[in-house]
Parts: sequence; structure tokens; C-alpha cells
Amino acid sequence: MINDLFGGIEPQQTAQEKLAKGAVLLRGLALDKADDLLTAIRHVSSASPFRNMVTPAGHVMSVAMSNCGQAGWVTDRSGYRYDGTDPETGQPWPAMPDSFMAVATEAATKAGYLDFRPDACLINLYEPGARLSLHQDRNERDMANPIVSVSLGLPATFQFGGLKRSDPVQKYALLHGDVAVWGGPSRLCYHGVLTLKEGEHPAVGRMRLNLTFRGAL
Ligand code: MD3
Ligand code: FE
Repeated sequence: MINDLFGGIEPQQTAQEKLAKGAVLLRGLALDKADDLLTAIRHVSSASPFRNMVTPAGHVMSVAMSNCGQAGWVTDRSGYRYDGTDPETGQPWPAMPDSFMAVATEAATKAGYLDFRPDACLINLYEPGARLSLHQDRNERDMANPIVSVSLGLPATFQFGGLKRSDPVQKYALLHGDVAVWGGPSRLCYHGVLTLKEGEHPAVGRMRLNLTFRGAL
């Protein structure tokens, strides 16, 4: 019976939701990898601790950040850029953990980006009250690379707009284990995260963590 090859047990399949041209949401793709990713985040942040960076306008960001890979995203009074050195430690950023690279390439492949090899991963830590205002990611050299994002911990409301800041935004809930891939025509779309609500996640605690994988160099 061709319709019952798996005896009624379907192979693991994550829902694939198209958000826009080039943007795909893979609900729960990282659920079974979350414990490994959390262990790797602890490892990275023990070498390059989370810190609240300062924007060029002089505002302290409410989101705390760290990075791993060949380059990390940094901001200070002189601007936004990628840097091979962590300015807080004076050392190279920690290497990209294998579990990070594996989830990034799996997601990109599922979304149709077959040879994405990220060289940078920005790790965002949100505590209740933290937010990320509407922005574009435009510090990466080659916009042909997608960005892969992995959400862990408390749920957040994500805003996704158009190519102009004033374009209307759609809102999506991003939950523990959700993975999204942003490329092609959506690569330069404005996006942001609304103020994180109070809560306690069973595996992650009172926070949200987000990994964004980038081809920066
Ligand atoms: C859409 N992070 O670090 S991930 C960022 O949840 C950032 O921490 C958010 O925006 C977070 O820059 C959102 C989802 C995301 C990331 C990059 C995008 C959406 C994107 C690039 C283009 C379009
Ligand atoms: Fe962004």
C-alpha cells in the first residue's frame, strides 16, 4: 500500500511556512537540537560574555550580544561593523560550534539555499523588557547569502516589514525551536522584535536567545 509505507508513522516533518518571497519559517526545526545549542551557547559566552553594546547614536542596546565564528557583529560610537576580534576580550571570537553550523546548513538547505556556509553567528540575549527596533541587516558583504535565525526560550513577537521603514509590518510569534531563513528578495526587509514579555521557559529560564547566522566576510 503506497500510502502506508511508514505504517502510519510519518517521518519527522516540520511545517514550512512561507513568510515572503525568499523567507521561510521552519517551525520547531531546532527543537530536538535545543539542548546541544544551549550547551554550545554557554561555551561561547564563557569565552566572549554577553554585553550590552552602544549604538553610534550613544544608546545602550537592551539586547545583550555575543558572537562566534571568524567575525562578529559589533557596534560602538564609531559605527556598526564585523570584526574578527572581540573588543571586550581583545581575543578572536570563539569558533563556531559544530552544532551551530549543522542547524544553519540544514535550515538553509531546506529553504533552497544549497551552499550557505556562515562565517559569523550573532547571539542575542533578551531579558523581559528588551527589544530590537525596526532595522535592516546591511553590514554583510554579499547579500546573496541568506540569514538563518534560531529562536530559543521565551516567545517573542517578531515584526517583518518591507524595503522601506515606513512599509506596513506583519507580526509573527517566534517560539522555542523555531528557525527562519531570510534571503533573496526578503534579505533587506526591515524587521524587529517587540518588547519581550515577562515569563519563565522550562529549559532556558527568564530569557530569549536568538542565533543569527551570516555570511559576513
Ligand atoms: C529578516 N535579530 O540580530 S531574527 C538581528 O530575534 C535580528 O534577535 C532578531 O534582527 C532576533 O539582526 C530577529 C530574524 C531575522 C534576522 C535577520 C533578518 C529576520 C530578518 C534579515 C532580513 C530580513
Ligand atoms: Fe536583524
